[in-house]
Amino acid sequence: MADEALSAGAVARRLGVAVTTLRTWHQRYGLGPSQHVPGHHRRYTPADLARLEIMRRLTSEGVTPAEAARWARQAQRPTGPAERLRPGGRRDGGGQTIPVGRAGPAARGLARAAMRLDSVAIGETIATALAAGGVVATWDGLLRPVLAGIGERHAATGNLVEVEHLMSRCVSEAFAAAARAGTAGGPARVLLSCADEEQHSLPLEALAAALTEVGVAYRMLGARVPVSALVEAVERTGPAAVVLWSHTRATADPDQLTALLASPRRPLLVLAAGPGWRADSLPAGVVRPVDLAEAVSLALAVRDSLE
Ligand code: B12
Repeated sequence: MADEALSAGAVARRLGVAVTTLRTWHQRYGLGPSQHVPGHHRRYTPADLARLEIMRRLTSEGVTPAEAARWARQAQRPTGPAERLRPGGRRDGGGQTIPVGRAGPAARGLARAAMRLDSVAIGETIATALAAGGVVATWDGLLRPVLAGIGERHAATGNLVEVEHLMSRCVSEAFAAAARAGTAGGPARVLLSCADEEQHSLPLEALAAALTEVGVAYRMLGARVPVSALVEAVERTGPAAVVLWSHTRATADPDQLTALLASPRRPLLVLAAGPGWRADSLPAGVVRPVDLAEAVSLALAVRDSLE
């Protein structure tokens, strides 16, 4: 933890706010650094930073600082929204838990709801987090840790297939609702697609919801798209950017990317997204974003370059 703790200057740079703003948020709203090393200035922990990211995001969207601070504090507290939404203290049962690493209490609450197969609590927890922190923070801080934990537990025991399926469905529904509620206008210049036989579509669904949030219109082809269908979609719709998701080596055939680059309506940007792709086997001209935030930035840059 100590080496991950940050100074006020480093936090201000990461968030793009002034150090004086951080000081104000600390003094007025209690969003200060919580790690104390004797003889040193207090330092910001990853949990402090996560709170401040919510604060920055909400205030930049016009939420009053006092209200934003209330959400930021709740998002991290053991009695925060996810925990409050947990019905009547029911336990997960079976003595099994989903490991969520250092993710916060909301992720632990979500993991418990998943173990109970409680789709209502799962849906409410995700919706609350989306409203408070937006898509990227919800995906990285809440959903990814729980999904990875389910994957880890399944790999170790062979169990939890029902939890994985229910959770996947709830996440899809929450992102679909977020994407429906958005108002991205203009022509869809970004095409989202999973590689051939690739069933892991949730990260792409997160990207779709995040693009809606920033007002970028897109088309989503979803899971398991044969390369001929992908190329056909590119030729018919002429997207400026194509994001092709591969989650495992088995679906990461670079010929799919080569086919995109050879299209008569070659997109400006071809993104090979997901852990399936091997950096050393990508055709020249293909970009590999490392996370959701980077994929959103690249899509925004393409949209802006067309305006
Ligand atoms: C949900 C899930 C499913 C669901 C998918 C539902 C859906 N609609 O997406 C279902 C049940 C269909 C499924 C099926 C299978 N699955 Co599965 N699944 C998962 C699980 C639990 C989460 C997937 C996910 O969304 N991950 C996203 C986050 C949680 O992953 P992450 O590692 O944090 O993300 C990294 C990057 O991807 C990147 N990133 C994250 N988000 C984003 C977003 C963008 C835009 C970008 C650019 C980057 C990015 O940042 C992270 C750091 O590198 C994973 C476990 C896991 N750890 O991923 C297994 C996992 C991926 N599945 C696995 C397997 C083996 C399968 C099956 C083959 C099982 C089977 N025998 O049938 C099938 C078939 C898959 C196929 N042909 O496509 C293995 C893959 C092992 C491997 N490396 O080859 C995993 C890792 C589980 C495990 N530990 O064994 N699965």
